[in-house]
Amino acid sequence: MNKTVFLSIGAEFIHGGHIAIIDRAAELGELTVGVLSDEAIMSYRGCPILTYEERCHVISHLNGVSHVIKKDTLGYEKVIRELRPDYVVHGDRWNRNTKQKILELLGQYGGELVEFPYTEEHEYSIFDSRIEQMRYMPEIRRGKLKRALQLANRPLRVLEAHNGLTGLIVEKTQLNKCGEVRQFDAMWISSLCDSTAKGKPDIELVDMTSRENTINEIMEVTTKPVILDGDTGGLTEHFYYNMKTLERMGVSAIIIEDKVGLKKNSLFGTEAGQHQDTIENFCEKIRIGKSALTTNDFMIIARIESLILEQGMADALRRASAYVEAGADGIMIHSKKTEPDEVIEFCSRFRVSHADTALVVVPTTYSRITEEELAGYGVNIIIYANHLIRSAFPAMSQVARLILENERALEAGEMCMPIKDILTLI
Ligand code: SPV
Ligand code: MG
Repeated sequence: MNKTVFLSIGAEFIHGGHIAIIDRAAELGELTVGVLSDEAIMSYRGCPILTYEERCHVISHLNGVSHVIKKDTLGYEKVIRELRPDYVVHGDRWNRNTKQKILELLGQYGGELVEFPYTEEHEYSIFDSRIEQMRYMPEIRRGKLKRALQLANRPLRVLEAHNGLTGLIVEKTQLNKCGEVRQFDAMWISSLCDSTAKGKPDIELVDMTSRENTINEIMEVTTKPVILDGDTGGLTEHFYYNMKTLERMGVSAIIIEDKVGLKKNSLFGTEAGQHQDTIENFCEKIRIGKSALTTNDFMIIARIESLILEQGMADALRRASAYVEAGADGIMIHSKKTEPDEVIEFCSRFRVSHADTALVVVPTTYSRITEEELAGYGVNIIIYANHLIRSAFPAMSQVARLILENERALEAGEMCMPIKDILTLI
């Protein structure tokens, strides 16, 4: 009887190296290719450029491929148990645990693992690096937030970045935890952090041109989606043009807050004498912003300040419905309470009438709440809004003090990364 062979393909674009491995796998018997689902790719590499359907279509037309199935997890357990192939074919670059697991599963019925060396040909590595470069392009990056919202089965995790270096931290920080690759899904370009990094107060003093410079600096070295903290959005007449610029740059979303006049940071609350915009004006701003857009990728998210300004839950909910009606692609509810109760109440009540609208929260003051709990209340995006700058500042101040205290740098050295590491960091 014909032998059966299984090969999993995570690559989004197929080159000669993949064809070689498919050819050799097909020589062993009837070949089934497991194509990773969008969700599975999302779980370790972020949003795929091509959809599952597009990738599946290409692979199913390759010579030697008898069947294509969807592989919706990174692991092999489900697929080996279901197919019981005579051979599992894999390249010779491994995650050790995966190899062990496959051998164990195959051992249960006498299946065999066949390893093929990865092709190191120069032209394929150029191809791969070109694909990598595509991830930096505005048209590829822009729609990634919307797609991630569709694909993720948990709230998206977003961390602030205020320059290229912090952008790289958000891009690269990863943790293998409970069998998953845990990482941030997007970056938040906070007005507080962008202003603070420039030594300025968070009062919309850092103008749009300067904000765009920060965005560019970050985008040049990262590929994850960018959410811009757009403060009040400024004058509606300016907002229209700024939407066009941000969309063209490849930003994925802007969040604008329903305040007018001199904006101060929300965490000051009512102390700062801030004023909320009328529902009518803010809806008009949303409508005009949406009318400026030419793609379906870019999201305008409305941020409600009713709880911050102590206007009550009913006002917050009324505004949320009006903003969605005006075209907002999502709602951010903000709170400065140390307990999450009012945010939970808002989310639960909002979800009754708006099942699908993206819901965003910023748990800075009520930080005890977990991502899992927020997921249970229907939250889709969790923004850690200021944590990189807040952690960097005390460390830098302490080093400065140590140098003054000791009139030399020796004592500060312990708090600093080794010179060799900073030289090779980038
Ligand atoms: C920011 O990060 O600038 C924000 C969130 O707007 S907050 O500081 O909590 O208002
Ligand atoms: Mg802000």
